[in-house]
Amino acid sequence: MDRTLIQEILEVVEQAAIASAELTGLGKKDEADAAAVEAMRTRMGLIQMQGRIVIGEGERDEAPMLYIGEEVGSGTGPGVDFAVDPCEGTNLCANSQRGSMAVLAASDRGGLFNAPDFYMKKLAAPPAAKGKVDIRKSATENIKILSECLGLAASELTIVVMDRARHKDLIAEIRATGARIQPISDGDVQAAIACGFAGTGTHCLMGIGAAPEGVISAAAMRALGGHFQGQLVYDPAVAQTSEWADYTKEGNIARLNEMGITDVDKIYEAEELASGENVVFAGSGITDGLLFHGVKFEKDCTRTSSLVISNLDNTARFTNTIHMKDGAQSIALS
Ligand code: VTB
Ligand code: MG
Ligand code: MG
Repeated sequence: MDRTLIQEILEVVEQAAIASAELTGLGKKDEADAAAVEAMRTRMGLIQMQGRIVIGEGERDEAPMLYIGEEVGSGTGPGVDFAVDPCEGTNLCANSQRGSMAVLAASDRGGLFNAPDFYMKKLAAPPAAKGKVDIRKSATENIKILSECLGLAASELTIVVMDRARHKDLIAEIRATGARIQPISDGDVQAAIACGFAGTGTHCLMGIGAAPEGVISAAAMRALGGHFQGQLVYDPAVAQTSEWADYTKEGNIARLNEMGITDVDKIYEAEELASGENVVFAGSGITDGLLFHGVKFEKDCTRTSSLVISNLDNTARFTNTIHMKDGAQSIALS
């Protein structure tokens, strides 16, 4: 992987964000997802690399594009593994709510954990609290540690938690410490990464979201030096999701074992979920969010706002791009 790839990867998420954003607010979540997938794949095809999707839209039989194992790119050049979520937060996009983005993580071959399509308990926190907070500890203990590391009273901390039945007790425990809850209906990737930056108004992400999204969050936090830990959730009684209505804990453990995961209770550090030497994260806003604005369409241009974090050059770049339509340069820039 080299630095020119960083710019290409930025363009990949920009194009996916624009494609999805054309459907923002139209109530068409599957169409918005499909548009982002197609745009992402098309732009990836122009990159000189032997790319491979390790986390994508699903297995080959259920996803026509960007399926797990799909090869992307020109077919020559460096080997790069990708975890992609072309429209992270499809509901948010369809309903024109905050926090939807086109997102991916890239690393060297084998550098990203092939997360199963399971749930994951997550803990994300700022660099100052890295290695100090711990997913094994209670929310109460972690808030105390966070408060010490950040020099903020508990009442000055904002903890993002997905608004789900499974988090009822967690939310009550956090509120009992005096900390604020910021509930989100979807999009815990952006929420996790926002914890890595001062001034986003969020200090910590706690609770259970999806495992593939956890790997993308981990890659960003690894490159940024923020805290991220994840633990797979296999018990339907914990996940409390209708999707697992017909599943049992034992059956889920057996499924994990079949995928080669024998230590089902393992706690994964960011460095294990994104273990490659080189790690690049890129996200581009579809709708406005905690980290950046969403796509804005004007008569003569389209504007995107994005973030690329890379440990190749130790940068986190917030980029605003004006995509000018033919012959509209003077208008777009005035
Ligand atoms: C989670 C979260 C994602 O979808 O996957 C969520 O990590 C789905 O969770 O950010 P439920 O099955 O509990 O609804 C997102 O919010 C969007 O992809
Ligand atoms: Mg998706
Ligand atoms: Mg998603």
